[in-house]
Amino acid sequence: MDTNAPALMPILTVPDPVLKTRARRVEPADADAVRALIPRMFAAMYAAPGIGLAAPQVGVRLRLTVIDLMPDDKPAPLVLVNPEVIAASDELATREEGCLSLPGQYADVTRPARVTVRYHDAAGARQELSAEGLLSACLQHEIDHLDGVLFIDRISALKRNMILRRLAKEQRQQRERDGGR
Ligand code: GNR
Ligand code: NI
Repeated sequence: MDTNAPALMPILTVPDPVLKTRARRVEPADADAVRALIPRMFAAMYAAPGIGLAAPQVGVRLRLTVIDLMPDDKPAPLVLVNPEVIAASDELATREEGCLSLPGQYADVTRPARVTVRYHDAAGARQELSAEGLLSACLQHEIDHLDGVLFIDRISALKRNMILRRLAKEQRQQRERDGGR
């Protein structure tokens, strides 16, 4: 048994201030840190489980995100370094989103139906990806995290406050179950 595997990175939850902070671009000097971080981000994402994870969610303020929609239950990992939306459709689409940083909270979010994203992959190669459906929503959700934006910032204040109150209550109850310290 491998007892030397690094611990799972904890995923930050609201109201952690890192989630509201804009992340900086990955630079060549970050290459070693990013190479070490990517497998740990995938491990945290798959364990959660989630279909995407942005570096700020694990406390790292870099413009880096990993995604895996696991089509047909098979891994399809994507690493996006410095991703940018370079085109977005006028047509909008609404779907229910959740976020590992707002555990147990879901809401319908309206975004451009289709986007084209430019990024660098794990090998440093420049890539472009056009997406619709769940991948489109996930790409936009993850890039939002890099700008300190959460899905609740894209819904009505009424629904946002309902979610924030419910989350705070559930976090308080969780702490009480854990022993309240
Ligand atoms: O696991 C996740 N599911 C999801 C569903 C709809 C739209 C976006 C997402 S991303 C989310 C994981 C997460 O919080 N990524 O930042
Ligand atoms: Ni999220």
